Amino acid sequence: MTPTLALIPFSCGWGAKLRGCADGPSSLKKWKLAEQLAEAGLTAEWDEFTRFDAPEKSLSPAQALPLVTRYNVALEQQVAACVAAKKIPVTLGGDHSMAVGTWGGVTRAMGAREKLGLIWFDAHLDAHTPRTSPSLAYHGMPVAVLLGDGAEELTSIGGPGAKIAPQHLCLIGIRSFEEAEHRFLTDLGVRIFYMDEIKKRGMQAVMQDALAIAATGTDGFGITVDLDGFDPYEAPGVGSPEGHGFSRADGLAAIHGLGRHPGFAALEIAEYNPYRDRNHATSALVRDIIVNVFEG
Ligand SMILES: [Mn+2]
Repeated sequence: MTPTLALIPFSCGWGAKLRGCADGPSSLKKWKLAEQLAEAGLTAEWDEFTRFDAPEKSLSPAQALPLVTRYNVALEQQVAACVAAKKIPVTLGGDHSMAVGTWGGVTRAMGAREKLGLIWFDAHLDAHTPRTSPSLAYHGMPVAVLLGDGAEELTSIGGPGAKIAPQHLCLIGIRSFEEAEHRFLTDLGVRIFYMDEIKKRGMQAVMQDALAIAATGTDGFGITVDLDGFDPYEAPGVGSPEGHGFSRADGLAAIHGLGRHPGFAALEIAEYNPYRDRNHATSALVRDIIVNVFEG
């Protein structure tokens, strides 16, 4: 039986300096993502689009926090409702602050706080706190928030405290970060698979280790894909491109079939910026990620 996928939009870019990814989900809908997934044999339905108006076109980080919070509270509720309805959430962003809502909602609905594994594909560590972030951009902080450290407005979404335990979290594709966020994660013992290790050992070997971390001794696991983990040559439509990423082929092979794993809980795809895409290369990648995760 094929599961029903709920495509849940996160139309928010307030966690990033470049806000174009706020229009990522609506652009994917217009591009007929759901119809294309149906052609690939998957059942996918769009969930409700939530939009909150900003008071001004440009906001300081302090002004952005209430909006980032509202969007994530709404996302958390939509995700939890889908899990309760036995649909598989596929959250589509939107800036990567959305991880707060996605995994807050999944862990709450599953009753799996600190018992959910998470595999995080990204060029960056996203593990700043307001104490260490040079930019104060909230899309640079969701890993720390999920580990229980950050603005209280965000750490409380989905219930108080940490949602993910450090020993069941790993990050893959990392090649750009600041020292303070790196120390934050290594002090907690979070496993980081840098691009160097992927090049040396191959993506397949790395994925075996990642699954042992996320899917063993947990109530389930999820995947979050920041599209900037891929090389920008193949995924140009992102907010913060970073050279020397993993290839499209490697990334798709890594996640292939994981949706059929009995512990699979949810998929998140973040940072799609339609204004930077070229010939739909990146929207096609979003589709192919979903197809690869869920096809039999
Ligand atoms: Mn990210």
